[in-house]
This record gives sequence, structure tokens and C-alpha cells, in this order.
Amino acid sequence: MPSRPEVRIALFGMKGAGKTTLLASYFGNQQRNAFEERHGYRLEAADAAQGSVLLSRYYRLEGGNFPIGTDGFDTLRFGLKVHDLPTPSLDVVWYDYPGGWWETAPSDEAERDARRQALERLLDSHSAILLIDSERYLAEGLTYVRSLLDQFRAEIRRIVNELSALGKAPDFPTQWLIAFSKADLLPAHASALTLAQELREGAADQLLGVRKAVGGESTFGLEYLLLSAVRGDGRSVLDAHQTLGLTAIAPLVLLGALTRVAEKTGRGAVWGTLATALTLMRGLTEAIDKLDDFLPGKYRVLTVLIKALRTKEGLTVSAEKLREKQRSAARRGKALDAVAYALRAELGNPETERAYFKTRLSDE
Ligand SMILES: Nc1nc2c(ncn2[C@@H]2O[C@H](COP(=O)(O)OP(=O)(O)OP(=O)(O)O)[C@@H](O)[C@H]2O)c(=O)[nH]1
Ligand SMILES: [Mg+2]
Repeated sequence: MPSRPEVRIALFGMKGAGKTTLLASYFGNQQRNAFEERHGYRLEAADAAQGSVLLSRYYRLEGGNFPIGTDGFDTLRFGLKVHDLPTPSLDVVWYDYPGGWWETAPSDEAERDARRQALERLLDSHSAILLIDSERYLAEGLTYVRSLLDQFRAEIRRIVNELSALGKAPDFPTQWLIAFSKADLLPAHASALTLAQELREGAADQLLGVRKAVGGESTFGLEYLLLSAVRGDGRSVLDAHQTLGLTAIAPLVLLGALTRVAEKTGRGAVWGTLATALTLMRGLTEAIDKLDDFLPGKYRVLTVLIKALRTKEGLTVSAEKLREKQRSAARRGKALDAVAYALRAELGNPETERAYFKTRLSDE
């Protein structure tokens, strides 16, 4: 049991989908003084050597250059440290690996083992993100998405078979976000809502196929996110400070857990843009006490944090107001309250409105 709460996030993305860039930007941008001034927190790498590798990748982004392809598996652990507090209040854990692992067979037994171990880590996450490359979507349209989803379903089935041959049942994450990476390339009118509609109209069968493969209780195909690590033009980085959706990911994992509890306690479907979903979640006090009854065991590391979100007050408070509360909690040394306010403030950020949309199951 870790000493502080942790959110584990699994990125599923093919070669070149943008995983490494996303992680370098996520870490690098949240190190910046300007970020800390505005958001009142910053990230610390748990492993200093890893932190400096990530920073050098980030500086390369600032200099206009994207990272080179990844050739091994890495666990990246970041402590979220709220200003005025001596230690981080929360860990955010990510994984990076060569996306080619989804596309080619392992070259030898050692690589097969490395892949299997990596996969176990990915599956033990709280939330999974399947990356759709916006650049390819713009060029190839739904054909690309359909084949990506079919390929992914085949992979998932292969994993299930492999594990069941070992006598294990896969414990897939329940929250799945379909995220359009490189969203800076999308036209300004495109939003998580419009892209969700396009996919649900044009790839309904494939979405359902993956949903069945990862377990019908998951949110696969329901939650959509726009992600952009930088503003770029495909070859070079134009602005390494311009990101979309990255800081919303960790709070969306908490919101996903809350939503699950709300739906399981008979509130009906929670769906819509973030503002709508947050309004639907108002006053969840009773369910919050029963959190552990409704969430898989791996969420236990998060329960205290989810409780600290204080849903009773309503979740639709402005980011500014929440940051004020965050500062005052931090000054009083209340580490969990402070980080809960910090995360809620990210959801209250107006930019996140365009970047997230959750559809209803019944539309299928
Ligand atoms: N416009 C734009 N392009 C991006 C962004 N992120 C990545 N790219 C482009 O996508 C390419 C691949 O990005 P990577 O982060 O290396 O992709 P990856 O998923 O780590 O790839 P592997 O390591 O091979 O699995 C980059 O070289 C850029 O050309 C982004 O946020 N915006
Ligand atoms: Mg990479």
C-alpha cells in the first residue's frame, strides 16, 4: 500500500501516436514556474534521473524537436506537489513503451516477457486511454479508426487468450477514454462532442466490438477526450507550452470512479459535457460513504482522495474559487483537501469543456 494516493493511467497507442511527446509535455509544462503560479502546484519526478531525461525531452520540444521513437518500457511516477506543502499529496503514474509492440510479434523470448510484464502493469491501471492519431484521422478518416479499433480488439482478445492459458482472468480498467492525440491539428470547430458523434455514427460496430472485448461494464466508447502535447505542424513543434486536455486526465479518472458509484446507486446515466456531468453529480454524499463497495479493489488507493473531492458542495464551482480554497487548505497543512481542490479546478477550466464529452449508452 503506497503512503499516498496514486492514480495509474495506461496509454494504449500505436507507433507514432504521440505517447512519449505527451508524457514529456505533461511533466515539463507542469514544472514551469508560470504553471505553478497559475495552478498552485507542480510535478516532481519520483526518480531524479528519469526526471532529467524527461526534462531534456521537454527542452527539445521547446527547441522545436519531437522525441525519437521509444525502444523499451518505462514506468513514470510523478508526485503532485501543491504549493506551500512540504511533500506531494498524490502520485500520478504513467507508462511508456514502443507502440510497435501492438503491431509486430516479439523478436525473442526476452522481449515476449518484457511485453507480458508491461501489459500486466497497463491492465492494473485505474484508467485506460486509447489514442487515436488526429493527423491520421484527418488524412484517412473513419477507415483509419475502424481498422485501429478492429486491430485493437484482436489484440485484446489475444491478451485474454494468453492470460487464460496461464489460468488468469484479465482485470481490465473500467474507465476507457478514447483520446484524439495531436488535437492541435484538428479544425477549431472540432470538439470531443463532434468527434464522439462521428465515431458513433461511422464506427459503431467496431466500438461495440472493443467494448465487448474489454468487458461490457467498461466505459469504452462512451468517453471522448482531445489531447494535445504541443502545437505542432507534424514535423516540428511550434509552441511547446500550448497543450490541451493533459491536466484534465488525472481528475477525469477520479470523476470516472465517482460516476460509476453514482450510476450504480441508481442515479441514472451521467453524461454530457463536463459542465453537465458535474451538475448531474451534485450532492453525492450517501454514495461516497459506500465507495469501496462499488469500486474494484485497485481503487482503494484512491478512496481517501475521492472523498476529499467534497461533492456535497456541488462540482460546478469556478476554477478561480477552487484555487482559492486550494491555497487556504494548503496553508492549513491539509494535503488531501488541497490536492482535491487543485484537481477539481482543472475540471472547472473552460478549455476542458471542448476537450471532454461522455455519451449515453442508450444511443447505441
Ligand atoms: N501536432 C502535433 N504532433 C505531435 C504531437 N505529439 C506527437 N506529434 C507527432 O507525432 C510523432 C510521434 O510522436 P511520439 O510521441 O514519438 O509517438 P509515440 O507514441 O511515443 O511513438 P513510439 O515511441 O514509436 O511508440 C512526433 O514526432 C510528432 O511528429 C502533438 O501534440 N501535436
Ligand atoms: Mg514513444
